[in-house]
Amino acid sequence: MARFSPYRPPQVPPSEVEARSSAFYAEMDRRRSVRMFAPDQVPRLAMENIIRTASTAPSGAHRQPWTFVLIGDRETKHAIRIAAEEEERQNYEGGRLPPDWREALEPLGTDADKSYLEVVPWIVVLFEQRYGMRPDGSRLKNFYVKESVGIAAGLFVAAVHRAGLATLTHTPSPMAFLTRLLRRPENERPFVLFPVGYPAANCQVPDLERKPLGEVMVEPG
Ligand code: IYR
Repeated sequence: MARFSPYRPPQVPPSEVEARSSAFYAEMDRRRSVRMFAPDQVPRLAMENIIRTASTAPSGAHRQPWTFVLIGDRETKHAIRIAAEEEERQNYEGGRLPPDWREALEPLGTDADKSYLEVVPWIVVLFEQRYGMRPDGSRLKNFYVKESVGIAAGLFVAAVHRAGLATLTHTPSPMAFLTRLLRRPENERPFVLFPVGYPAANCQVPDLERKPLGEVMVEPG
């Protein structure tokens, strides 16, 4: 049985809607993916709030098919770095990256060095739940899992930025080692890994431009 409750958010007048959307865009447009982090501590409560925010994402049939693994201990971060670099060495130095991929990454200047994974105070690994688990151990079908988890990842990135921190949507490839290392159950698959912290004082980011609105928005006709 569907149950409903009233939803009465404050009515924002159109002029203020414009102003708010401009201000939020300006703030989000300042966000950059970062690979150079400071070792400074970030309160655990901030991480919990960021994960709470990400978990407000809409999801297929409201199954909320995600698990955020919060990692702050030195040993686990070290183990993740070692395993990620091992995979990435095969990509970058062992010829596993196909030429078109290698070419696409050239402007980003990425390589197999993932030392930032040990510099950051926190790593969050987002897992998708391919199916749910009922308390009796039986499987519960999830819907639109990739879409749902992708939206949660987007809210995570926005929440990190809003808090004044930086992150990177890191996908060490392949990511199966994270399931083993973090002892996640069979129904979960790693989706993306987020190192989170303050950007380094000498942080540099690639000179990239975002597509203008005219390239990303079209109207029919
Ligand atoms: N997983 C590799 C390669 C990589 C792939 C993409 I697509 C990027 O935008 C950046 C890197 C790595 O993490 O280096």
